[in-house]
Formats: sequence, structure tokens, C-alpha cells
Amino acid sequence: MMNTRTTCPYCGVGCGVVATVTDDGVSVAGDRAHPANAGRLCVKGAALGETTGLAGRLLAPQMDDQTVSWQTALDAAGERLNAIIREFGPQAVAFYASGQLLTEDYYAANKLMKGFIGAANIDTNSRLCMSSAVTGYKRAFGADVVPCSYEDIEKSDLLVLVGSNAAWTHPVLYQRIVQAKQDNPALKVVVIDPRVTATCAIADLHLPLAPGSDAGLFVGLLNMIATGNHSLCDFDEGEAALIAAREWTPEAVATFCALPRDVVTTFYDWFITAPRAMTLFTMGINQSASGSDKCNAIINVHLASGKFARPGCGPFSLTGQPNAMGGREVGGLATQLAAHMNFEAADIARLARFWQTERLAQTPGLMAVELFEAIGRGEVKAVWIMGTNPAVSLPDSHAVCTALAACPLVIVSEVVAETDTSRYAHIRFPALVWGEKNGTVTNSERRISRQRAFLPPPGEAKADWWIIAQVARRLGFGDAFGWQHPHEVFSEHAALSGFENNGTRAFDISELAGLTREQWDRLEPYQWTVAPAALQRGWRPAGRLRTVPVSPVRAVAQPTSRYPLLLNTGRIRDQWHTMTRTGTVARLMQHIAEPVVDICPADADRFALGEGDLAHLSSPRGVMVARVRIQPGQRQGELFTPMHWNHCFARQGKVNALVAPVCDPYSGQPESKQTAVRITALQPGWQGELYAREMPDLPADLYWVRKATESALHFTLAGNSDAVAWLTAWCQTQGWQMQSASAGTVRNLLAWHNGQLMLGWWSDTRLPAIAHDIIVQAFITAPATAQARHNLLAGRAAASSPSPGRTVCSCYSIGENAIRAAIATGCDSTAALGNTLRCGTNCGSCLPELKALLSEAAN
Ligand SMILES: Nc1nc2c(c(=O)[nH]1)N[C@H]1C(S)=C(S)[C@@H](COP(=O)(O)OP(=O)(O)OC[C@H]3O[C@@H](n4cnc5c(=O)[nH]c(N)nc54)[C@H](O)[C@@H]3O)O[C@H]1N2
Ligand SMILES: Nc1nc2c(c(=O)[nH]1)N[C@H]1C(S)=C(S)[C@@H](COP(=O)(O)OP(=O)(O)OC[C@H]3O[C@@H](n4cnc5c(=O)[nH]c(N)nc54)[C@H](O)[C@@H]3O)O[C@H]1N2
Ligand code: SF4
Ligand SMILES: [Mo]
Repeated sequence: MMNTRTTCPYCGVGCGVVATVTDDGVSVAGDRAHPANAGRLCVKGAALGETTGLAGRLLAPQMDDQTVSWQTALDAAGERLNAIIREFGPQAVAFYASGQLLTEDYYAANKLMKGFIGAANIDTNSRLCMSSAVTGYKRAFGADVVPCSYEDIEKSDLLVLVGSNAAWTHPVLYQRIVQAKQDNPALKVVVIDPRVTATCAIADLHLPLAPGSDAGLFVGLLNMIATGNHSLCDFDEGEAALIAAREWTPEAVATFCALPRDVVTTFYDWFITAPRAMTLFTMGINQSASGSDKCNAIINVHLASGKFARPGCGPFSLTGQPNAMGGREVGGLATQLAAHMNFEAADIARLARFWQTERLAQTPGLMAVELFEAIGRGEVKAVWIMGTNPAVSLPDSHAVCTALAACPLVIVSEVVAETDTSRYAHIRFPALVWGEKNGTVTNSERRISRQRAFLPPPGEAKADWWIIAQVARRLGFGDAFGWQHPHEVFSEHAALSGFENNGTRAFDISELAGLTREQWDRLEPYQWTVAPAALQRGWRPAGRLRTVPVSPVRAVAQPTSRYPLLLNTGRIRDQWHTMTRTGTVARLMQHIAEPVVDICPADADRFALGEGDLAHLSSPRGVMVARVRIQPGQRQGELFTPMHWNHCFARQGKVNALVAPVCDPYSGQPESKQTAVRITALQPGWQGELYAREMPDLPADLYWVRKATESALHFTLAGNSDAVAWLTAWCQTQGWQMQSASAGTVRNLLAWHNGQLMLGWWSDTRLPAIAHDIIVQAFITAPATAQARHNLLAGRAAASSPSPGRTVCSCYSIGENAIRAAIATGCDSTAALGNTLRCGTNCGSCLPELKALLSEAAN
């Protein structure tokens, strides 16, 4: 048994993980010695061991869907890229990378594209994530510097979470806030989010503002701060920022944000009187057509109030991906050069000297949305996608897919065999994934940690940096890409950060450039420093910080009579992005297993939708189908739907089919949080649950969602054609014996072969509530008694073992029914529930839901 200390590959909290390989597989625990988590893990981190299986992996290079050797695939990539560059120039080639690549991979990709192919057409999914925050910081400080650390949380008096559902998206950091509040009851938490989220469970004040109106709130706060005689004269454009804010009285803000005036002024009072305050912001701010200005509106109030460059203070952009920050350090965005350098003459010359290249890109490249538009117009003729799934995650996904389908050369570096994007690939490179790959990542607080390999490379999979270096060699740049080990890439990157720096660039980790391979292997989590004095000066040539004048505007998307609702999109607790890894883990499918659409009770009435109905959503761009959840915490006129589902997991579950490609003019970040849509009830003739060892081909017109279980394939279906007829026909061709039951509108079916359960089907006019656990178990051990088989056919649990209901605590698989029963027998607090059932005692992600069940029972 070997323990390896590594780092979680999911969110930007960047938790340390201890992985242990045993005969039964991989088990993980939180690393107590890691400063980001001190031993804690959330449910996704805790389930990492369950993602290391090889089912569904891409394990060999492929060309035109045929397995080929590395030599063939790499040669072809080199030849085809070369041919396009020769004929159409370097601007006809692009890379689209990811904040989930390791820093070493990212550095290599950026170096090849900008330094040697000679165009800056490398952009990344971080464009969809925190490019507005980058723009905000750069405009204010002159450098992309995140001025806060996690340890500021305990030192603060007020934490403002804006556009962040940290309870689900940065769970370990959220638990740290929960703990800080327990230890210091004077610490106040404000949550600013149009909907009531799990994060609100600890809020002293929740501002359910109108979507997209945050700039008004913060500009109004700036106005209040200024009225209180605080001076802005130390900052460039302080005067202009104040003039822009002058009309934003609390009354004006209350109207703009659709909030009661006293809620607005309470927030302002708290912020102004708190000796120390932090604003933690994420996608509710960044993913906006005016996201950069919103970031600066937030930064402005910290500068103006002096709640900046001090412990417990500052504007803190939480990064989403495990290495979004590493991407910023290597300059992975099309609008920057490596190591915090920009497209300015001195930087261009310096970087060309360091890389010893004459081909360095001279101007910024295409940003993500523009890039795919350029592919669509045929201007970009080759795209290499690494570590991201743009067919799902970019807005206007129909246009993205059309562009990819017509692109002459699509190369995809992936870890799984089938994704919505890899379907369009001419060449597929199999990459190493977490547990196999080796390198560094940087978390939200600028802390560099090692991801260490503890599993052997499976099949022919290779590290991303290696693949890039091999292609570089075939493009004729072998000398600059001669690395033999990721440690060498890291050393070069670290050396570049210090190259002719002398304090002019904030990012300088050159003290790590001299690490030996052994030292790099053992590297402890390392936070690069930002001295308060440097922060107060900033990195602009004039040597001053800047407040950016902001004129709040509404979201571009506005409801119309045809599309009367605003659709908000985001994350759920137990899934990661496009589900390629978390979507196959049964335990992570138990919390929410289907695309859902949240709607408030009044709108549900207005559009004749009931809880659990299927609904059809549409915008001018496309359609989606989701299951209705009536949520009092939704504002009227607004819907919420998860971003995760896609064509690999559902027929019409992809929300970006609806979202328009409207972007912020400065950051290029799309407005993923607001889309005008229409909703109608779908009324299929039947709905059913299908479990099987092998799946029949589904008729094309069905609604389907694929789910993960421990034992069988599981699909939830809905449709009108006679399901029992085609299922029966298919089972007959398999030679299986069938057993069926029908009563009223219920149609159930079991198929057996050699005493084993092969298939089960339970259907009704509405989705039948069946005992999922019993069914999953029946595929492992066939029920022994006639009574048990009878119960199974009815989809029922035996009376002696009632169904636990919807899973609330994924760590210990504790269901809602068990929790309700425990509450009924006297558990009156989350602690009591934890003692009785263990729920909520591991990662704590379900504590907000436990609280909700407790208060529901109390009312
Ligand atoms: N479970 C899970 N965790 C994740 C991820 C995941 O896929 N799954 N992904 C990671 C990544 S890459 C990222 S970027 C982060 C994202 O982390 P978050 O930003 O916390 O997550 P989201 O759910 O996208 O959006 C946050 C909130 O913004 C709110 N919002 C929408 N519009 C507005 C608005 O106009 N104003 C305000 N104030 N709020 C608004 C939404 O209602 C939502 O609750 O999560 C990271 N962590
Ligand atoms: N409507 C809407 N759209 C959104 C968002 C939203 O809130 N709403 N959020 C946006 C945000 S913030 C983000 S970050 C994006 C995320 O969107 P994506 O980046 O598209 O999502 P992922 O599923 O994380 O894609 C990562 C891909 O890389 C593969 N992969 C994993 N590890 C490796 C590796 O080591 N090497 C290689 N080569 N491949 C690997 C995975 O299998 C997967 O296919 O979505 C954005 N899109
Ligand atoms: S909070 Fe969860 S997902 Fe994020 S790094 Fe930690 S364990 Fe991983
Ligand atoms: Mo993200």
C-alpha cells in the first residue's frame, strides 16, 4: 500500500488529497497537511477513487475513428497542421485549451502556439469562467493579481458572497466560512444571488437582486462610501468613478436591483462600518456581458473604503477550475503573453529573447466565442482542443457543433472516448488523467501544489505536454521542445517568471527554477507572494491603482412577450461540468440525476407546470427538455437549470443550446447566466424507468436521460410510442424470458436469462416512484423468493425495508425518507441527525439541505 500526496482535480479550492492504491482500487482522504483544506474533502473529492476505473477511457490514438499508432497520429497532425499553415498562414490554426490542464501542459501549448506557430490563437475555457475577473484586476492594479488568501477569512468581519453558490461549488472553502462563523459569531455573511441557494444557509443577509443588476448595487455602495468623506484621490480616475456613481442613491439602486431600500442600506451600513470586509465573487458576476465592469465596481469599493491590501480585506475572485490560475500564470488566454507579460513591444521582445524565437505572435489572438465563430466562417481551418468540451460549454452550441463539423482539421486531446466534442475529431489523442499525470496546479489563492501520479499510464495514454512537444517537433521546432520530464517544463516556466523581471511583474516564482527533480517531486504547497506594499502601488507604469468608472447596465437578455422568462444556469452539488468523469459515478448521481428546471410556484401556475412534470424550454437558438422542480427560492420570472447535461447523458439536456453568444466587450466572456426563454409543459403518453445489462437502441423520438448505477445501465424515458411492444420485441431477439404486469396505466416488465435479471421496465403516465436500491441490488443478486420477484415487478421494496428516498447525503448515501423518519423520532438538529444517521458529518455539503428538512418539519 502506497500513499501519494496529490491535489484534487476539481474546483479551484485546490484541496490536498492523499491517494492510496489498494487491491480493491483507489481510496482517497483529505491531506491534513495541505493549507487549502487541512484534511477536509467535499463529496466530489471524496468520490475521486470511484473515477479511476478505465471504463469509457480513450486509450489509443485514433484517426477518422480508427485506432492508429502514436507515430501515425502525430505525423498526421504535424503534416496536416503544416499544410494549413503553409497555405493559409499561422492565423488559420488555433488551440482551445483548459484550466484543467496542468501548468506544464498549459505552458507547452502556449509556447507552441504563440512562440513558434506564431499566432496568438490559443484561448481557453477560462474565457467562459474568469476572464472578466482578469480584466478587472488588470485594469485596477495593472496586473492579474488576486489580492487575497483563504486565511483572510478568519481575519475578516464581513464576507460578501456575490454570484457564488460556494456551498456547492467551493464546498471546502464554504465549510471553512461556516467554521469561522461558529468560532466568531460577530463575523457576518451576506449572500447576493437572485435565487435562494444552499449558500444562503449561513447568510445574515440575502439580497435576491434582479439578475444582472449587481453593478448598480456596488456603484451605489461606492457613492455611499464617498458621501461618508472617504477620499478617492489616491487613485487614477477616482473622480470619474465618483461622478459615474453620483446618481446611484439607495432609492435608485433599490429600483434597479428590485430590492427593498432597507435591505440595500443595511448592506451598505454593514460594509462601511465593518473594519475589515471581503467580497468573494464568481460566475454570477463574471458571466455577464458587462462582467468586467462588475468586477471593477467590486474592486472600486474595496479601494475607496481602504478595505484592501490588509488582512481580512479585499476583492477575492474564486477560481472555478483546479488550474485556472496556472493558466493565467502561463498566459494561456489569447489576450496575454506568458508569465504576466502583455502584447507590448518590450514584453514581446523580452519573451522572444527568452524563447529564442523569431516567430513570436505580435498581436492578441481570437477569444473563445470569436474563435469558434471564425471556425464557422472557415477562417480558422484547424483547431486543437485539449481538456475541454466546447460543444457543451460554449454558448450557442448548435453553431459551435456546425462549425466543428465543417472544420477541415479538428484534433482533440481527451481522456474519455466519447464526448460531444470528440465526435467531431479527425484525430484523437489519448491523454493521461488525474492520478496518472504529473505536474503542478495553482489554486484560487495563488498556491501551487503538485498533482502526482500514483497509477501507471493505461493503454497508450500520454501526458498532454508530451503530446504537444511531439507535434512541435513535427512542425520543425524540436529544439525548443526537447523536454524529457515535466520538471524541466516547470523549471523553464519558473525561470521565465523571473526573467528581466526586477519587480515589474507580480508573478515571480523564479526561486523555484533551480529545483532538482527530486525537490520538485517533493514540492510542498507553495503560495506566491504579493507584498501589501506592492499591492498598494500596483503594477501600472504610472505606479498607481485605478478605480474604473462604471455605468451599470442591465443584462443584454431581457424577457419579451415571446420569451417571457429569464433562464439562469449554473452548477449542482455533485456533478462536474460536462459530466465526463462525475456522470459515471453512481454515488454522485443520487442527489440530482436529471436535467431539472427550477421555477417559482407562481410561474409554475402561470405556465401550468406541476412538480416532476417534463418541460420544454426554448429560445431563438434552440431547445431543451428538463424536469420541473417548484422552488419557492426562485424569483418570479426566472428559471434555473444546470449546465452539466449533454448529448452523452440526455437527448435534449444541453442548456447552452439556448444561450446566445453575447460577450463582454473587454473580457470576451459570454453572458451565460441570462437567456430569455419560453417554457411549456411536455405531455408524453408515458414515462418510465429502464434498467438493463445491455441497452436496446432507443427510438429516435424518445426523451431519454442516462444515469449511473452500481450494477445496471439506467435510463429514464418518456414518449408516446408503445414502449412495451418494442422492449418485448427486443427481449425476444435476445432470447430472454419475460414477465409483465399491467394495471390501469401501469406497464411493467422484467426479462430474465439463466436466472439473472437482464432488464426491468416500470412505466406509467407519470414517472413511477420505484425502489431504485432494490432494483440495483436485483441486478447483483437475483431475488430468491416468488414474493421478492413479485415486489420487484411492482417496483416496490418489501414492507420490511422501506426505500430510503432521494439521496441527500452522498458521502454516506442517506436518503430523504430516512432523514424525515429520524426527524419524526426526535432528531431536532443537524448534529442529532449526524449522530443517528452519520449524514452531514463528512464533507458537510448536505448540511444546508438537512437544515431545510428540519425547518420544514418544524413548520
Ligand atoms: N459541484 C461543482 N462545483 C464546481 C464546478 C462544477 O462543475 N460542479 N465547477 C467549478 C467551476 S469551473 C466554476 S467556474 C465554479 C463556479 O462557481 P459558482 O459561480 O459559485 O457557480 P454557478 O452555479 O455557476 O453560479 C453561482 C451563482 O450565480 C448566481 N447568479 C446568476 N445570475 C446572477 C446575477 O446576476 N447576480 C448574482 N449576484 N448572482 C447571479 C446563480 O444563481 C448561482 O447561484 O464552480 C467550480 N466548482
Ligand atoms: N450555460 C453555461 N455554460 C457554461 C458555464 C455556466 O455556468 N453556464 N460555465 C462555464 C465555465 S465557468 C466553465 S469552466 C466551462 C467548463 O466546461 P468544459 O471545460 O467544457 O467542461 P469539462 O467537462 O470540464 O471539460 C473537460 C474535458 O477535458 C477532459 N479531461 C479531463 N482531464 C483531462 C486531462 O488531463 N487532459 C485532457 N486532454 N483532457 C482532460 C474531460 O474528459 C472533459 O471532456 O463551462 C462554461 N460553460
Ligand atoms: S472543495 Fe471539493 S472539489 Fe474543490 S478541491 Fe476540495 S475536494 Fe476538490
Ligand atoms: Mo469555470
